[in-house]
Amino acid sequence: MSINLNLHLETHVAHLQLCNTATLNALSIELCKEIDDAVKACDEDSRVKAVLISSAAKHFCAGADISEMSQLTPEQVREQAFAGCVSYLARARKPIVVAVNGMALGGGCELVEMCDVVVAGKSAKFGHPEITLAAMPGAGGTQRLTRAIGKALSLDMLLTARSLTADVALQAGLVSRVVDDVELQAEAMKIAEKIASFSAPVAQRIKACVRNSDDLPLDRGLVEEMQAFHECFREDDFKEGLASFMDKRRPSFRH
Ligand code: CO8
Repeated sequence: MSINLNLHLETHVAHLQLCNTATLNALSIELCKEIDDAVKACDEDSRVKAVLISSAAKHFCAGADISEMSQLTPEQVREQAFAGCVSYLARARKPIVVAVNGMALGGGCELVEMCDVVVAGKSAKFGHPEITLAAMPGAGGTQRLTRAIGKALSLDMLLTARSLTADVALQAGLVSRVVDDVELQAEAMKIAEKIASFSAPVAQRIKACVRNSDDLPLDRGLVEEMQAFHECFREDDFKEGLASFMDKRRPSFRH
């Protein structure tokens, strides 16, 4: 347990809750490392089939810790490859659902961009106000955001500090679902539990194929998808999935 985050295992879902209410989960170097370590631990724990990230503060995350950032020298940021949260979360193997309440700004929006299924409360907002500080994104905001919503809208956000409402972010492709604010945690947990109820190796393969589609030409991506599909034929869960359909019963996956 730390002042920054809680990690609970609820059946097969690991719930990672950002809980630094005093700083609105500002991404200090320490918090970035704690997020990385927690997500890595989830990847290594075979009980965990899906991860849920949420916030216990009034906002999801206010971005990089501005007071810490103001003390860093150019040499320190280069030596530490500062923008730490990018190092593992974006490469995690297991599916990650994120529940966004309030504001997700700067590095906080970049955290969201690294996750897989983005569930937003109706009043959530997404923005990249770095330019107002004469700063810029450093953990994927110019890259993942642009891949998600396209150049026109991402440059509008990045150059004018415009933030998007949950509904606009949904239409734009940054958000997967919008739910009532009061139902956010429960709905996001239901989604994570649903993912966790399916065969874990398949869920991870699907995630890997979709993630790779950003980097691969279509013909290469299609070959990788077909190879991943063929892998299913080696697995007991695949046999169980087909057999349960034929037997008209619920499948019992062993992951
Ligand atoms: N860093 C440090 N402290 C913060 C931050 C922050 N980013 N944001 C808020 N806080 C602190 C405030 O100073 C305040 O502290 P105190 O109570 O001691 O005065 C406390 O949190 C509460 O904040 P507010 O009173 O301002 O709360 P409001 O609800 O009125 O406003 C906002 C919430 C809108 C989120 C507002 O606090 C705000 O605009 N914050 C700054 C947002 C911002 O500019 N973020 C971008 C930072 S730059 C960045 O993210 C670059 C990413 C680079 C890569 C990522 C590397 C990790």
